[in-house]
Amino acid sequence: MTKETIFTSILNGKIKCDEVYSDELCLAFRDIQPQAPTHILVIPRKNISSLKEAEEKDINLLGHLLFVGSKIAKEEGLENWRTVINTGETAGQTVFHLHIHIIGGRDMTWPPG
Ligand code: DGP
Repeated sequence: MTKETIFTSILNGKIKCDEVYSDELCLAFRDIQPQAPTHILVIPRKNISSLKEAEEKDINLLGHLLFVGSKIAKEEGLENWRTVINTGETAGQTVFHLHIHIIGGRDMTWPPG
């Protein structure tokens, strides 16, 4: 069974967030620990623990999240940004509700740490 996380509480309004976008499939809000001047999370309303648990029936939803992330990045005035999906603990995932990081507003290096 998929566990509830802090993002479930944000989705159902029990915990406040700095919302930047909302529609029937997803919610986007500013990260509480920003790693750059712009750091936004896009999360599906559907509770999927990580990209690992996404199924073929979620393909349109996954595309929607990426498209919304791009739309938000442009609305934030970003010309360049990084889209990150940490998948699993050792990859840096700390909240087990699938989310896309939109990070921008500063120069970045590659590879990431
Ligand atoms: P990840 O490490 O990829 O699982 O990213 C989780 C992000 O979620 C991390 O950058 C911090 C952010 N975060 C955790 N709790 C909250 C919260 O309550 N509110 C907001 N806005 N962001 C949160």
